[in-house]
Amino acid sequence: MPAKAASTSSTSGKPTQKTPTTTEDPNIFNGIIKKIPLPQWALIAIAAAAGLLILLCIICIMVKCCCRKKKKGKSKDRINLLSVNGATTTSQVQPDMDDLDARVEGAQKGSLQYSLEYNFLREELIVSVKEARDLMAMDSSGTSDPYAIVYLTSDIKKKFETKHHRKTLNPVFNESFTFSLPKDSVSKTTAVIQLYDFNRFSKHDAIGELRLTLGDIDLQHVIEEWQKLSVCTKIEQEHLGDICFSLRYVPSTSTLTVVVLEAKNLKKMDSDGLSDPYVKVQLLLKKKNWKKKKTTVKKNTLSPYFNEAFNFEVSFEQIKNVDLVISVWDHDKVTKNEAIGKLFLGCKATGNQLHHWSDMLANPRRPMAQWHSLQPVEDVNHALGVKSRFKLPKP
Ligand SMILES: [Ca+2]
Ligand SMILES: [Ca+2]
Repeated sequence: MPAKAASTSSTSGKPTQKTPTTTEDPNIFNGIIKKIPLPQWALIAIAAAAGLLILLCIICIMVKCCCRKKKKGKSKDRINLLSVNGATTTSQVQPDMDDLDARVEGAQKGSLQYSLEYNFLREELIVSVKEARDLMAMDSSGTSDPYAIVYLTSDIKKKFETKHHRKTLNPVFNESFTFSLPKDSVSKTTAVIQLYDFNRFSKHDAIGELRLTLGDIDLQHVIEEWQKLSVCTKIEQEHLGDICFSLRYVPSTSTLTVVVLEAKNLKKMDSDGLSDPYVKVQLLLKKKNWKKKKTTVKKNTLSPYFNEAFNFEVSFEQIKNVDLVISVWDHDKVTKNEAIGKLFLGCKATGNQLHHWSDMLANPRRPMAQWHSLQPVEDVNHALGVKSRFKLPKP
């Protein structure tokens, strides 16, 4: 009751104070409505509210647009990935797309199961071609007639071939091939397995290949695995020829003797299918041409016999920094002489060449003879680090 009395008393007691405000408000609003233009504060308030609304709308629209664009971009990437070859897109794809990319690329050529076994006692490498899966269809019938060719880059003339399999994309070969391969050649040899599609009336098509760099493989154990085929692109280096020479170093007289003995299977340089070979023997000291000598020219032969000796004065200190460069050239009367092949020996040489050089140093006073395969001139220049700064003088 006292609360009710208080409320009634407040309504009855305060009207005299409240009436002016309640009667003033409608007056003001009426004034606002009646008066045009509106008072400044109201105008500002309305403008601010309207501005805020517009800003909110713009932000909402922008956010929606951005989300749509991102989604569109992502879906575009996916389409590209599936439709384009992997190799060219690898750099463009997101990391999480790599697997998908690899799968697309692998699906194009197929996979091959092989095994590698190296017999250290007999110095033999056994390459087995096991089976292939999901090979690329090369014939209009949607199949292929696959067979494999196997060879080592150390001797590209010795190639083995499996049986041909008719109309299949999943051939089972189970064939093994044995290559003789000296231990010191293993690290620089690559085993190549190429798959081809046989065609009775047209050129055989390359399906894909595996290149197995033996230097990167631990041959202490038998390797057996599946690998995805890649495109057959590399062209094997042609055979340039072999050369035999002997080396002798006598520290007491500071004499290095190089006897150029003979060469065989030299590349044909002339139109008559022969060459006119001669040999240049050159010493480089700290990458600079130091001393050079050359043999006589042997006309019209691919297997010249020279037996010509050259003595160089090289101190024991110098022999550690010297590169011996042997190059075989074809002499031409009309056009300029051309290099057939080249090789170098010295402390920074590799494989067979390093072996021969260290044999010479380990056996002072004794002539050590050995056969070497000639290598492309550019490769040897590159290894010597002399490519553009220093060129072999033309004879
Ligand atoms: Ca075929
Ligand atoms: Ca010639």
